Amino acid sequence: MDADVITNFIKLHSHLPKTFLRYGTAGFRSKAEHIYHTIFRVGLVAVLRSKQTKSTIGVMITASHNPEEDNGVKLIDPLGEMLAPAWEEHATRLALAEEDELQSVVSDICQKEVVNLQHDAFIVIGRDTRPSSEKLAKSLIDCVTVLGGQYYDYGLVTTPQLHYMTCCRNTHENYGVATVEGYYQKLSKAFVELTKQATSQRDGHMCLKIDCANGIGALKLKEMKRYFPACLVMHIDKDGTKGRLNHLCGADFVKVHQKPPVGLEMKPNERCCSFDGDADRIVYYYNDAAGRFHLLDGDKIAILIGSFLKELLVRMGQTLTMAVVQTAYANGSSTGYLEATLKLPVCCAKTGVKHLHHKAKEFDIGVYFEANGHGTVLFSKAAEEKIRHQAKEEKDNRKREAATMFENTIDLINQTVGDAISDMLLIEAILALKNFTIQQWDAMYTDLPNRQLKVKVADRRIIETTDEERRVVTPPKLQERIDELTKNYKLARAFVRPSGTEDAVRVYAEADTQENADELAHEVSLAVYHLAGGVGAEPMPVA
Ligand code: G16
Repeated sequence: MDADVITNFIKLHSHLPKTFLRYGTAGFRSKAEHIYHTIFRVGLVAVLRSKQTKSTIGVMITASHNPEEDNGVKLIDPLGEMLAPAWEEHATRLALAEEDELQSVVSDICQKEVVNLQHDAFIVIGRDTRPSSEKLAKSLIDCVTVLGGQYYDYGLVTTPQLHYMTCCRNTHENYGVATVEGYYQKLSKAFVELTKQATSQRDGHMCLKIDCANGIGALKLKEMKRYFPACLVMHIDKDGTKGRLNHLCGADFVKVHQKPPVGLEMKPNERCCSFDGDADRIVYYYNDAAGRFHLLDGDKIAILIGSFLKELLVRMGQTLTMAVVQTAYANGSSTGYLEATLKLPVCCAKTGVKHLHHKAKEFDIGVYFEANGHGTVLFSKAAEEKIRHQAKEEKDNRKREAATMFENTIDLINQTVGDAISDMLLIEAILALKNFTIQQWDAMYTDLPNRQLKVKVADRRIIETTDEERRVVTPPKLQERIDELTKNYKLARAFVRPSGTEDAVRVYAEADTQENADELAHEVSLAVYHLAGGVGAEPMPVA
C-alpha cells in the first residue's frame, strides 16, 4: 500500500473525531457517534486480512444486544469464524494509530503477517436495522474503494447470515449458496427433511411466538416464512414497527431480568422465544398455568440439543467424541446434569463465542452455548464424512434412518456462529421429533436460582480474572471478599468480570433460593463498588 493510497485514505476520515476503542469480545462497540472514525480503520484491517488470506472477509455493522443508540463493527474470518486473535490486536493498533504513524503500522503488520499488498481484496458487508448502520456501511464502502478493494454489500442481514455468506464464498459454495435465498433454502430443506418423521406436527406442536427484539430477525423471518411447511406456525412479535431495538424486549432483556418482554401477550403454557437485535442469540420461555415465568436459556438449549445428538449417535452405533462447552455463567445444575445424567464431558471457556468455538473444535462434535443463548454445534470434517457416508451406505434401516436425521441436523445448523433462526428451527424440530412440550423440556432439570447485575466503575480494566473468568486476580482483596460472602449461602457460587461490550462490570451469583441469589449478587456488587472504584450511586438491592 503506497504512500498515496494511505494519504487518500487519511483524507477520507481525518475530519472525524478520534476515539480510543479496542477490539473487544465482539469487535468495536460504543455509542454510534464514536464508531465513525473506527469504521475506516476496520476497513483497512479487512483489506489487509483479505490480501493476506487471499479470501473474502466479512464486516458486520451491529451492536447486537446493546441499546439502539450504540453501534459497532466486527470482522469475520474466511470460514465464517470470528477474527483470529493476532488480528484483533492489529485491529486495535490500527484503530488507535495517529495519522502520521499509520504507514509504519501498516508496514509492520504486513511484515509480521506476510501480507502481499499486490493481492486483491474482497470484502462482504452487512448491517443491522439501527438508524446509524446505513451511514456507517457507506463509510466502510468508501474506505474499501479508496484502498483499491472490491466489495459486495448484502445490506440488511442478520449477523449469522453474514458469517454464513463469508463461509460460502470461501468454500466455493460447498457450505451453501452465498445468497439470502441460498440460506433460506438450505435451512428450510433440512428442517422439512428432519421433521418428516415427527408425529406431533399434526397436533399443532410447532406453534411459536417470537419476540424479534424490534430488530433484523423480524425482517428475515418474514422473508423466510414462505419457505417453511404450514405446520410451523410462527407469530412474529416486536417486529420493529412500534418499539425501539432491544428496548424492554429481546433475548438479553429476558435473560438478565428473568421476565418476558414488556407488552408480549402470553397465554398459559404458550411456547415463546426471544432473539436479540442482530439475531445471533435465542432464549425460550413460557408462563405456567399459575402465571409463573419459566426461562429456558442457552444451558437448557445445549442440553436439549446435546441429548438429541447423543441419542442419534447411540442409534447409529457411532462412537464419535462429543462434548459441551459452557462459560462461567452456566447454571451449576446444567453442568451437573450434563455430566451426571447425560454423561457428556463439559468444558468451560471464557465469555465470548470465539472462545467457546475454539474449544468446541477439539471434538468430533462440539456443542457450545453461552447461558445468554448464543451458541451452535460444530462437527469435525471427519465426523461429518462418517455420518454422511452412513446415511448413504448403511444396510440396517434403523441405523440408516438415524444417520439421515443426523445428516439433516448438520445441514440445519449454522456452524459458523450462533444463529437464532437456525437454533430455533433445530429446537422446534427436536421438540416435534421427541413429541416434547416446552414443559417436558423444562423438566429435564431445575436451574439453581441466579441473578446477574452490573456495576459502574471508573475503569473496568482494573478487574483481571483467571480460571476462565471464574476468579478475580486484581484488585487483590476482591476475590477474598467474594469467597467470604459465598460461604454464607448454600449451593452458592459467584463471580465478576469486566464486560467486553459495555462500560461496566458484570456480577453473577447463584444459590439455593432466589432471595439468597439476589442477596449474594447484591453483596458482591457492593464489594466491586468499594474495592474496584465504583462510580455513581451504590448498586441497589434487587427488588
Ligand atoms: C457478545 C458476544 C457474546 C458474549 C457477549 C458478552 O454478545 O458475541 O459471545 O456473551 O458479548 O457481553 P459482555 O462481555 O458485555 O458480557 P452480542 O450478542 O452482543 O454479540
